[in-house]
Amino acid sequence: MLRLKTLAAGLAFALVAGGSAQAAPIAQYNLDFATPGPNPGWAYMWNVNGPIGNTANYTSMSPSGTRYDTGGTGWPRPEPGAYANLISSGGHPGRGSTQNYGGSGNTIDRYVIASYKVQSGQEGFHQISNSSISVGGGTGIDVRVYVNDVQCNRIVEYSGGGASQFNTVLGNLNAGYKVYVAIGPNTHDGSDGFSGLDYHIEPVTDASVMLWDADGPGPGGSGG
Ligand SMILES: [Ca+2]
Repeated sequence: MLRLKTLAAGLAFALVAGGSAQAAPIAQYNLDFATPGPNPGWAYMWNVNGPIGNTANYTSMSPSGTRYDTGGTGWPRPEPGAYANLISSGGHPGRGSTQNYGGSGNTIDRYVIASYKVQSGQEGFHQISNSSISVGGGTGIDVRVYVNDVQCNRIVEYSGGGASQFNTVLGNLNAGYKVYVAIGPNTHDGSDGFSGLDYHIEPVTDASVMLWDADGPGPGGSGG
């Protein structure tokens, strides 16, 4: 019995030691954010051409002062972008699927999207960590994490609950893979200004969170 206890204590120590190891992030949303041009690897986008989850539908937003938005003149911007923007610590999604305003014909949620392309030398098994986001009210916001077109995580953040996190394992990323964090209006963009936005993309250093399937580690459902 004493031997078993000793082994268990040793195992617990090993897991704690593994969990405490820190590897430098390859990207940090807040620290890396820059205008009028993004830092290497980064793009700030929205799904102008169709639903979220298909990167062919995304296009870059335009710099305007300290933010990126959907461009054009006046404020809000032309439908269905409207108030969509990203700043270094927050932003606002575009119109929702219930908001066919101004004859725009809008029937889908318009997300603001922060994209990071894994650079040569940054390949590896990565995760989203240190994530946070808060929203003011309304129907809340829909936060999704994708690797390319593969969804890794999704939360719906409502008001009144404080900040939420969207940490997730991303899987084994090759150079050129893109990690997308997309924030949508969850059907309606009223009171959807969000704040406290940050996240890191960093190597997984704790073996206890490695996910393996028949053909090795990879994002959930990707076959990777
Ligand atoms: Ca909403």
